[in-house]
Parts: sequence; structure tokens; C-alpha cells
Amino acid sequence: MLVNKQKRGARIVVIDPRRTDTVGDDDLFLGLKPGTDTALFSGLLVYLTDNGALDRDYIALHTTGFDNAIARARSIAGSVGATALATGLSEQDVATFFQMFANTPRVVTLYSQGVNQSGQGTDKVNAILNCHLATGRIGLPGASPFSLTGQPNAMGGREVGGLANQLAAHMGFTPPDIDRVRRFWKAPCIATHEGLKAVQMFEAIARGEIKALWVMGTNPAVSLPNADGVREALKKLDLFVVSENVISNDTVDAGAHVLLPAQAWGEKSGTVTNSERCISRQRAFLSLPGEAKPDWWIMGEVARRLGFGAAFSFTSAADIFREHAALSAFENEGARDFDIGALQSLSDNDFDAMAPVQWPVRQGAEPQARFFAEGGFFANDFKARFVAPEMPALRTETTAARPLRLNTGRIRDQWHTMTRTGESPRLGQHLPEPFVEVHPDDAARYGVADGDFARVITDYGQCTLRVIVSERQQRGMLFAPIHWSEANATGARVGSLVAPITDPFSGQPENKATPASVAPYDYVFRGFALSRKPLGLPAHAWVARVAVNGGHGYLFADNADVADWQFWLKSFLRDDVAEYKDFGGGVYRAASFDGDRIDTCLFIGPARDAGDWNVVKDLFAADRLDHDQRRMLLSGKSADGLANTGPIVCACFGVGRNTIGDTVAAGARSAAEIGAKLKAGTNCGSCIPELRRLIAQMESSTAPEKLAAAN
Ligand SMILES: Nc1nc2c(c(=O)[nH]1)N[C@H]1C(S)=C(S)[C@@H](COP(=O)(O)OP(=O)(O)OC[C@H]3O[C@@H](n4cnc5c(=O)[nH]c(N)nc54)[C@H](O)[C@@H]3O)O[C@H]1N2
Ligand SMILES: Nc1nc2c(c(=O)[nH]1)N[C@H]1C(S)=C(S)[C@@H](COP(=O)(O)OP(=O)(O)OC[C@H]3O[C@@H](n4cnc5c(=O)[nH]c(N)nc54)[C@H](O)[C@@H]3O)O[C@H]1N2
Ligand SMILES: [Mo]
Repeated sequence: MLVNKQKRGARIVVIDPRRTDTVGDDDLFLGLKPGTDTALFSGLLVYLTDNGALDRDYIALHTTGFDNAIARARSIAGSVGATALATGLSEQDVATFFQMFANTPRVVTLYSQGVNQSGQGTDKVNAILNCHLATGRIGLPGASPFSLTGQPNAMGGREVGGLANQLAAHMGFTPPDIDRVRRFWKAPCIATHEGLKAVQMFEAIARGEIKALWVMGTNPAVSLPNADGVREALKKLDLFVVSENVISNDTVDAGAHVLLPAQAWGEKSGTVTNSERCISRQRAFLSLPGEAKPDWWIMGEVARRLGFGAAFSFTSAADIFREHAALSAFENEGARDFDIGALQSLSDNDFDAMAPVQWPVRQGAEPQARFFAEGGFFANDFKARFVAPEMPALRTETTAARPLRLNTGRIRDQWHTMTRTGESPRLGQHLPEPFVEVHPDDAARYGVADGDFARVITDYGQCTLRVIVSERQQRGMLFAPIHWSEANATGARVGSLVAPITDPFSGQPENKATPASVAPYDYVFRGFALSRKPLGLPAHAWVARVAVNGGHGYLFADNADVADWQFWLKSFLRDDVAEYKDFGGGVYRAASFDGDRIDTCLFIGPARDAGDWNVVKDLFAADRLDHDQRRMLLSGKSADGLANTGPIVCACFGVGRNTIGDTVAAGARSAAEIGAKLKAGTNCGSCIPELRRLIAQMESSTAPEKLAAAN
């Protein structure tokens, strides 16, 4: 995206209630009210219609339903002014966006969970698609709607039918599809109707209607809405099986009866499909740990024991792929887009050597790089349907008791429930603790302060999170990342806050707009512990576990007596503990050594003065401390007087905020200049937006004369 902007002058419009790192300096940022995308794109459709920007031929030849769609769009947002009112944007920004879209033939609309995870996600998508269909901007180079799938193999999951409302190979639950798959699989008892989608499935488990569950490759006790309810539901199962890479996570710990060890990414062999329909071989490059087996092998063994051995006689990933390819072509005749029939007879060697290939790969047909530019939609009449969306409205109201809306999502350096990324010391450096972002006005109004703790409460649960006060947050909204769980923090499982309201078609939960309140939560003491072995911290403390080099890290906060911590430490560390205590001042620091290196250390102090986590963490990682370092350790400061680098911004090269600040003070004025001096941002580049932000912050907070002096 950045290259496209720099090299080809692409202009970027970011539509998000929150100003994220995706927003660059000269981009148009549309900080709309949550859930109002349908109004924005309805207003756009009206504008395109009234300003001669429609592709009338495309509409006539390749679509149906335009008249209804435009009539509905007019009633939702019939003008620039009405759009501004409905979305909370300024008329000028709305008009700029509409003109840009109308005047730019090559426009791609990328969307993901801000659109999908909503009680009206399907309508939001339809409103976007309507604008692209109406302008014929679909399936052309640089002109198309583009749903960004999240999971690395989300497309592959759809191809094999990994959804409650699909059979395999893009077939649904229509009678002809059911019959076709039944015959191909010789499966007389095949399911004949859609299953329950995730949220409804767990509601059915809670009602006792589902007795057995097999969870594979997901951590629903963390990631589903009303996650406390999900955890309770799991306890009701007669049979609860989990296939996992990890021995413990919140779902396993909810009482799995059987835990099956699955091979992880890098250990297993198969294929994955990217968003542009490209199937690539994924080859194992790690040796197999312990008893781990591929998920497909585990399923095959279970099927065999249930008496279905003949249907599951696969001996390799290649066997499965050949059957999958054959089903995709079975009675297809061009009716289904997903057809890789030409690959159904690959030998084992050909499968191993398979180069990435874009589907369809039909037998005897030319490859097809693009779909839909000249119609040919997969419907009986080959036409796309305009769908008139419902009037946009969130399904919940804020109230005096829940005056804010909780938005949830991701952060740069963690993946989902952290079962893998949570083990990486490098990734743990950027944002090590679970947090909630609050607008400055809301922070003042509800009495919460940057760096302190707050309780976020909804009708479903409550969490205790560190507060980040930020102008990038919209007034009236909170944002909390989804990554932390019971397994790595205390009371920070954000899924427990989220309302289980879903879209009627997709089943996607409205994860980004739950009514919530926020209130300060005071902790008298802050601290951290580092140890070579995992520690069980006292239950009264709030704790976030952080991956560190050389052992295990814990950031904590507490209200118990400092002396209790000494007592706790001495319960497992007996000899040779160096201590500094000032119980009256609320300070306790202790360290034990194993030869020349730290074995365990504990730092606790009032408010934010426990010692410098970044400095002590580095000392802990060292194999040996010299005399000065050892002497200075309990001061919690760096022995060589080196400035603390601050929280890490560039995870690739471990460059901290303070170091970057010094470089900016010394004259660096762009991310490239910082990169040249410190290497920060020169590898993966994902910290470049943050580098730019730091420069902008420092420029606005530094008086011009001071800047001049620094130059
Ligand atoms: N680092 C990292 N990357 C990931 C993942 C990860 O866990 N970590 N997960 C992957 C997966 S599976 C997925 S699905 C993708 C998700 O990728 P995204 O969808 O980009 O991720 P989210 O953080 O959920 O961000 C959604 C954005 O939508 C905004 N939003 C909230 N409400 C609305 C609304 O009403 N309208 C609009 N227009 N925007 C709104 C939020 O403020 C947020 O910035 O990320 C993938 N990439
Ligand atoms: N509030 C809120 N909730 C959300 C979201 C949000 O934005 N807000 N986003 C939603 C989205 S888009 C997503 S994708 C989900 C993600 O939520 P989950 O899918 O629940 O999260 P992961 O941490 O990816 O869980 C994957 C699990 O599978 C295990 N695993 C990894 N590889 C393998 C394998 O090869 N085999 C097996 N058997 N197990 C494996 C991992 O250890 C991990 O425990 O969260 C959803 N929940
Ligand atoms: Mo996702």
C-alpha cells in the first residue's frame, strides 16, 4: 500500500472510528461513528448516481436490483449533508471522499473486521459492493472490492467447507449440492442442513442441546463474545475434546476431557490459499515434537475407530488434496468457481514440487486471473445482485450506566490469543500489558489517568486494564485489544465484555460496539518479577505475564502489604537473597543469584516507581553480571549510567522510544532519517507509522527555538 502511494501516487482514505497507524500524514481520515458504514456507502451510491459516475452498461448487462438499491440508498443517506449527519463526519470530508471515489476509475475498497464484525456486517458489505457494481469497478486491475481475510488460510478454510453453512468445495445446503456431495463421498448420512454458527453453537451448548464438542485450532473461551458464558457452557459437555499445540490455554483449562497434540505451522505439510486464490504448498521445516500428529491424521484415526475407516484411508496430505481436487470438479461444468480438477491426478512427487497456482485450474481450460470484470457471476442468470441494505443502526443503546462503546481489535505485535506470539520476547517488548485506550475528555470525565488502571464493565463482564489516554480514540469510545487471556493476565480477557449480538446472515458478532462504562481502579503498588522458572504470583495481585529472554517475566500491581511479598518470595527462595527494603516507603527489592547470573528478582514500589523494567530485564538476560552491575542491580537503574532506551518501538532491532526521541531531538525529521541512524523501521517496516507519530509529537511539543538549537 505504501509503495503504491509513494511510487504511483495512490491516495488512501481510512474509514475507522479510531485513528490507527494505517492513517498516514496526507491521507484522508474519515473517523465515522461506529456502525455507520452503510450510511457512508449509501450516500456514495446516491452521489455516483446523481453525478454521472455510473456504468449503465455494466448495470444493465451484468446485474439486477439496482433500482431497489438506489431507492433504499436515497432513504438512508440521500445527500452529502444527510451522509454527514448519519456518520458524524463533516460535510467537507464526505464530499471530498465522494469526489475522489467518483473521479478515480481505479479504486479498491479494502475491508475487514470493522465492517464484518457487526450486527449488520452483511449490509455494510452489500453497501460497499453496490458502489463497485454500479461503477463496473470489479475484477479489474486496481479496481475492485477486496475483502481482507484475516486468518493466513481463511480462503483455504472456505474451499474445504470449514463453515457451518457450507459443504465442501464451495457447495452449500441446496438439495442438488447435498445430493452431489453425498454421492461423491458415498456418505448416505451426510448433514442435510446448515449447522449452528459459533455464537449460537455455544448458546446451544449452554442450553444442553449439544453434548459433545471437538475444538480444533481455536480458543473460543477467549475469542468469542460473552466469553464467561462460553467458559461455563464448556463445563456442561459430556465429551469435550481439544486438538492443540499448547498444553494449556483458557479453552483447554475450561475442562477438556481429551487433549490431542496437533502439529503446528512449520511442522506440518499441506497447502494454504491466499486472498488472490493462490494455492501454495506449505512444507514442513521443523522436526516433530513429541507425539504431535497432523490434524488430518487425528481425524482419520477417530473416524476409523467410529467405523468409517474406508472413507478416511488417506495416508498423506497428497491423498487428501487429490480427493479435494476431484470433488471440486465433480459435476461442475463451470457452475462453481472453485474448480481445481486439473490437479486431481498429481503424483506424490508432483504434489511435493507443486508451484503456487491460482484457481480455477479447470481440466482443459485456460487459467482465469480475474473474475467478474465482464460479469459471469456464479448465479443461474450469471448476474450479480444489488442488495438494498437495512437502515444502519447498532443493536444496542448506550445508557447512563453504560455511556461508552467498547471497540475491540488487534495490536501490531500479537496474534489473537497469544498462544504463539506470547512466547516471543521480542514481540513482548512493544506493548507488554493489556490496556484500554480512552479519549482525553472521557478520561477526565470518568476520572481515569494515563498509566493507571481502570475497570471496564459491560452487562456481560468486567476487566481490569492499564489506561492509555489518546487523542486517536474517538470521544465516547473505548478500545481494548483482544489478545490477553486468563492464561497470561488477570482479568483482561476482553471477550468476556463483548455482547453476543450477531448478524442475521453471516453470524458475525458485533465485537466493536458493546455499551460499557469505565472507572478508575487504584493499585498502591506496582512491580515486576523475573525468574528462570515460571512463578505463581499471589492471587491478590493483578499480573501480566511477559515473555523475556532467559526466563519468565511478570508485570504486576497490588494492594497487599509489601511485607507479604517478601514472605511470598522467601517461601520458595531461601539462601543468598540480596534485599533492599523500605517497607515504610512501600519499597521492596530482592534478587537471588545462580553463579554470576540472576536467578530470580522481585521489584516492588509505590505507584510507578518500582525500578526500571527494561533495565532489569536486560540484566536478567545477561549470562553474567560484573561487579558494578551486581552492586547497582537493586537500585533498579543501569549500572553504566546508560540512558534507559524506553519501551521498544522497533521490535526487529530492539530500538526504544527514548533512543528514538534522542535522535529526533538531534535533528532526525523523517522515519528514513531515523532508520539511517538507528536501523529502526528498516526491516519489516511495521513501526514506521509509530516513528512518524513520535516525530510529529516531538515537533508539536518542542518550541521552534529549541528545535533550531538541536539542529
Ligand atoms: N498483528 C496482528 N495481525 C493480524 C491479526 C492479529 O491477531 N494480530 N489477526 C488477523 C485476523 S484473523 C484478522 S480477521 C485481521 C483483522 O484485521 P482488521 O479488521 O484490520 O483488525 P481489527 O483490529 O479487528 O480492526 C478493525 C478496525 O475496525 C475499526 N472499526 C470498529 N468499528 C468500526 C465501524 O463501525 N466501521 C469501520 N469502518 N471501522 C470500524 C476498529 O477501530 C479497528 O481499527 O487481522 C489479521 N492480522
Ligand atoms: N472481541 C473480539 N473478539 C474477536 C475478534 C475481535 O476483533 N474482537 N476477532 C475475531 C477473529 S477475526 C478471529 S480470527 C478470532 C481468533 O480467535 P481464535 O481462533 O480463538 O484465536 P487463536 O489464538 O488464533 O486460536 C488458535 C488456537 O489454535 C492453536 N493452534 C495453532 N495452530 C494449530 C494447528 O495447526 N492445529 C491445531 N489443532 N491447533 C492449532 C493455537 O495454539 C490456539 O490456541 O477471534 C475473534 N474474536
Ligand atoms: Mo479473523
